[in-house]
Amino acid sequence: MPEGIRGGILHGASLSPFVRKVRAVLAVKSIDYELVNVMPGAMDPQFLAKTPLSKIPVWEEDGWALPDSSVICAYLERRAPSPALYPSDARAFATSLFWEEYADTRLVESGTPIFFQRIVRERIFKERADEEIVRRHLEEVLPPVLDQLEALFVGRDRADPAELTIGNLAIWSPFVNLDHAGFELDRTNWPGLAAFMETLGAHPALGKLVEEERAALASS
Ligand SMILES: N[C@@H](CCC(=O)N[C@@H](CS)C(=O)NCC(=O)O)C(=O)O
Repeated sequence: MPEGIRGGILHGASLSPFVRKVRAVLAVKSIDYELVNVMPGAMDPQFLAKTPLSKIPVWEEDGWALPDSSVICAYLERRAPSPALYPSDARAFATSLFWEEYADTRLVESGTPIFFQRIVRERIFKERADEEIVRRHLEEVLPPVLDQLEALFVGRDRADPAELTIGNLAIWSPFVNLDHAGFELDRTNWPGLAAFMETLGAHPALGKLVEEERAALASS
């Protein structure tokens, strides 16, 4: 374990894109932790006291609680600086933070309804999925978002798809939810994005996280 940080507790559900982003940072930095399962709709008053916005994830060390995935990741970088996940160049740093924000908002919002219908409703609750919601998000909501992300890898900001930055990890995480929901990226339309997902998927620590989730879903 890196010097300067003892293990902590991560409260949250492993299928949350925000929880997975934090788990990715913990895995890449080889920080030990315990994952305590907390579902978004089932937070007791004791847990809610740790998260003023009533959301998962929450990181906890020695009774000190820190909510919000972006804040937790920034904290972990300070406590365990190696490997560095925030670029040192000021503009690259700011750009990476922007794409983390984009992933946490626009990408999560456009992909979550598909995941919710296919995994939460169909697989977990054994209810019928709302196919119109799935269709609309697959055909109308998600494609423009994928176009913007494709431009990130092949265009303006030229993010290195193999680089482990907070921006790249944040983008990777919601795509894992889409993958669980059976979504396949069309390589013809989004070749840069597809190559990015393959590259990060081949990272041993990230691949292990995804495999664990697949196994848990298969037994659900
Ligand atoms: N900005 C927050 C977002 C966290 C978030 O939205 N978590 C969802 C689960 S994926 C949640 O806890 N939702 C509960 C609610 O909104 O009531 C972060 O990065 O941690």
